[in-house]
Formats: sequence, structure tokens, C-alpha cells
Amino acid sequence: MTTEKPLPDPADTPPHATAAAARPRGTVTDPAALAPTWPEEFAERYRAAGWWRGETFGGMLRERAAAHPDRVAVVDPATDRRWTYGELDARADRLAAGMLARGIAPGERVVVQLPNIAEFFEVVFALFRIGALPVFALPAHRETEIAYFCRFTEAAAYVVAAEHGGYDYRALAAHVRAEVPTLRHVWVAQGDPGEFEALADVAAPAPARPDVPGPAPHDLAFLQLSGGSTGVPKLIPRTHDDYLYSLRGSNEICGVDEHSVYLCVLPAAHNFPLSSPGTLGALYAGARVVLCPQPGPDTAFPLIEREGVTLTGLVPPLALLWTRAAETTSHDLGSLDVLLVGGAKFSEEAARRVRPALGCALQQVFGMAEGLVNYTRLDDPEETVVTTQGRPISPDDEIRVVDDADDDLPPGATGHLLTRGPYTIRGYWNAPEHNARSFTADGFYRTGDIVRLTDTGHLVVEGRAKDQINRGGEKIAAEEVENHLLAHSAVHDANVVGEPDPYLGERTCAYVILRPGAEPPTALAVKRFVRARGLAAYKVPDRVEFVDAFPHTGVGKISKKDLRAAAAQRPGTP
Ligand code: OOB
Repeated sequence: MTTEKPLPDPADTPPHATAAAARPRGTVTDPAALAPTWPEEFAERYRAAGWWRGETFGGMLRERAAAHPDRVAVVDPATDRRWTYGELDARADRLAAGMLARGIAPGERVVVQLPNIAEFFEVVFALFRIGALPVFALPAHRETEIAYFCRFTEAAAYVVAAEHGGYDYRALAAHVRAEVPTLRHVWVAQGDPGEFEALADVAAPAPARPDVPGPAPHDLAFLQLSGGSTGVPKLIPRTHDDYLYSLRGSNEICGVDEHSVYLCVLPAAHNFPLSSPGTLGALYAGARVVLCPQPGPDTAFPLIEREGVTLTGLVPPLALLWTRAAETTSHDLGSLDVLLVGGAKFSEEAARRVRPALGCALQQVFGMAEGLVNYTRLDDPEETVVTTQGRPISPDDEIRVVDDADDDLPPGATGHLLTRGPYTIRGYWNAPEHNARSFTADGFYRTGDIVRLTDTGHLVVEGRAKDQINRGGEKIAAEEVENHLLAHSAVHDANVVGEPDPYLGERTCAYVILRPGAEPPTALAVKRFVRARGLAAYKVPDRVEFVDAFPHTGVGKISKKDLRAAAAQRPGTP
């Protein structure tokens, strides 16, 4: 039994811990009404199969804290803090009580943009306890993205660190608050809060429990961001039941138990380090999470040695860097049992180097924030581990490989991957038009990935049909960047494609047709223009090329295929 309950005696609850009258009486959009869900017969099947067990995140932490309050849950090396399960649980309660007192209501959205610091977990578990929904932004996001997330989700609050990586998030917050009327609070989790409220002051000063019933297991837990292929990112509604199942399944496949130590190297809010098996998988298992402030080997290797890290997850460019650095490191990496690599295609040659260099097992992971996650298994033959991207977590993950007309292809053929299952969403948040395109009538998600199934049921990713660039695991929707390029007064038309890059796998090239008669900008000026639009830096085109015309297909559409081919032949120029 894991559903949250208020304290039995309300008299024990300090006044600030109640959902006080302070909350504006404006309408709180009912999040469930905006999120398509599984038809009842599927939900029943997933419950009967034992995939959905009626747990919630708030209840999960409560249970772990009761079972082993003194075990370390989260290590934050940058600030030399070690929070036990008991402490994390109590902190989440106090923060939830403080947020309720400030009018955050169940179902409301709170944009969370934090680096890899302990407060990330305090904040998300506080929100889980209330039943308010974290919206997971990445530290790289800037004004354009954050304002959009806040506006689109009608967010009530936004949580940042004062500074990170030389960037001042308070300035970003001031900008966003001025633009988004629903945003009632900005909370600063670390550093000088400036004009905003420090998160430490939001938390109730004395032990307190949030005076709300808490969410039900089938309720939404959070909104995750899609990599996307459209002009603006789509939001992915995940429930407690479905996400917790993906954690349990991932833990089993990756051998995570209470003795594991997970190093969180990638940005904590991303679905891969969050759940595959990630920090939440580790906490589910009662294991230890170590937050890595920087992803490079210079930071990570000493932490692996000091904390006895047993597993971690990396995108391919980082895996390459680590593999190279491991050959000469003086640090003892002997505790590392498993390295998960995913987010983008890991080349076979690089995959072969992992075990000899790092002395650990490799698991490839091919996942998506929309749901489906595939892993190579720890007992798979080496050839399978280095040549495939794994097989699904669940026996109830349905996989279809189809042609352009949605007809199933014969076994082993290469085609579009469609999927449906107990932890794959049935639709994006508040996006009926996208949903009609991104899902089949019977609920399969169109992943946009081109795959082939081996006779052992493993998937090999062969390409991509979606108009997206995968820049070393960071996803860029071509249309989003094209829209920003088109805002330049000298730009007549623009197309963004991926081109091969030896380190990132792919990088971006923008083909631009200038407006006749306009003062021609330099490539650098165009990049600066995009940057100044308030976009995450990874979305700024790596290369800008001016052309007179775009190649066309037989029916007169612009041929991105030909542009990609042209870009592939001319890499190297900035
Ligand atoms: C992960 O999630 P997202 O949502 O950032 O991106 C999903 C997309 C997939 O549809 C695919 O196009 C690509 O990223 N991808 C891979 C891959 N893993 C992801 N392409 C080739 N090989 C792989 N191993 O990226 C994500 C979520 C959970 C776990 C791992 C990765």
C-alpha cells in the first residue's frame, strides 16, 4: 500500500502545511483531461499481468525511508552532501508542505530546470507528494524554450539554480516571469536567490507532512520533453504506474539492487539518466545515487573510485571519451560493473572497445521519453551486445516494423518502428493534432525510427524517418531551428539537416537562401542571430551554408535527402 495519506491528526500539522486560502482561486487545468490514456481493457491487462502495481513515487520514497532511513540515498559531491533516505523523505515532505502553503495545488505544473544537484530530488519528490507535475527542462534550455514550457503548461512555478556553467538563471527567470502571467513563483534552489525566493525558505521549517491525499497510481506524475521533430517540443505525460514499471523492469535487466551505486552523469532530468535504470531506478531499489557535476572523465573517474560506483549511463560521444581516458587513468574503476550507452547509435567499433578499456559490461539502450526502452541483456552474447540496440523491457511491449503504408514487413526487413505497451504513452499532452499523426488509430506510437528485428528479437537502429538531428544524443527538431532562421530579415528560406561528425555522430548544417537585395550576413552572424533568439546552444547550427536554391523531389517538394547527401560530402567547413 503506497498511496499517500495525510497525517492522522491535523492538529500536528503546522498552519503553513495546509493548502492555505493563499492559493489564487483561478482555474487549475485538470491535467488528466489533457493527456490521452490507455483504454480500460489495456489498463486491466497491465494490472492483471503485474506490470502496474498501484505504487506512487511519494509512497515509494516513504516505504524506502521507513525500511532503511539511515542508508545514503543521494550524494552531491559539489557541495559535499550525503542525504539519507530518511532525510530525503523528510525534506520532500517539508518542501511539499511549503509549496502547498504557497498555493501549489495538485495537478498544477512546475517547470524544474536544475543541474545535477541534490535539490533536484527534493523538488521532484515534493511535487510527487502533492500530485503537482514537474515539467522536466534541461539546463541547456534558454528563454525561448522555458517561456514556451511555462506558457504551454500554464506553469504555476519555476525552479532554478542561481547560476550554473557560467550562466545566470535568475536573469532567465526574470524574463520568463515577465512574459508568462500564470507563473506565480520562481524558486532558487542553490546560490543567491536575488529577487526571488530561496527554495530553502519555501520548505516548512519544522517537520511537516503535506496535507493532501496525494495522487493515485494511475494519475500523471510528470511531463517529460520529447526530442521532437516539430516547430515546438511536445510534452509527454507519464503516470506513476507506468513509469514505476519501467524502473522495476530496468532494474531487473541491469542488475540494480540495494548494493548498487548509480552515477548520474547526463542531465538528471533527461529520461535516460532518470529511468534507464537511472536515478529513480536506483532509489526504487534502495540504492545510492551519486550526482556527477561534470560529465568528463576528470570529474567522473575520481568519483567512481571514491564512491564505488557500480553503473552509469552515457551518450556515445561521452562513452568514446571515457574509453580513451580509461586507457591511461590512474583511478581505480574496478567497482564499475555496467556501462549503459544510448540516446544515439553507438558504433560497433566503439562498442567493442568498452569492455577491454573500462573493464565492465556494456549494455546498449535504445529508449525514448515517450516510453519504449530496449536493452541488450547482461547474458547476451558479445556479438549481440555490440551489434544491436537491445530488446524491449516488457513481454507486453508490442513491436511492429512497417512500410510507408503501415503494412507489416516480413521478419528481418527494415522499416518504421511502431510500438504500444504498458509504459508507452497513448498521446502527447494537449496536442490532438500531433497525436493524430504520431499515433495510429489503435494506439501505436510512431517512433520515427527505422529499425530491423533480428531473429533473437533484438532491434537494430538503421536510421530515422523523423525530421530530427541527433547531435550526440541531443535531439534537434529541424523545423524549430528553421523557424528561427526564417525570422532573420535577410533570410528567404532555410533548411536544416544533419551531417556526419566523427565525434557526435551527427551535427547540424543549415542551408540558407538569402533574400535578393538584402545585405548578406556572414555564417557567423546567422549563428549569432539564432543564439540571440534565446535558444539552447546545442540547437545553433554547426555550419551555415548559403545556396541559391534547394534540390527538389520529383513532385516538387524540397528534398532533404539530397541536402543531407550534399552536407555529407562537404563536412569540415564551419
Ligand atoms: C532517449 O530518449 P529521447 O526521447 O531523448 O530520444 C529518443 C530517440 C529515439 O526515438 C531514437 O531516435 C534515438 O533517440 N535513440 C537512439 C538510441 N537511443 C535513442 N538511436 C539509436 N541508438 C540508440 N541506442 O534518447 C533515451 C531514453 C531512454 C533511454 C535511453 C535513451
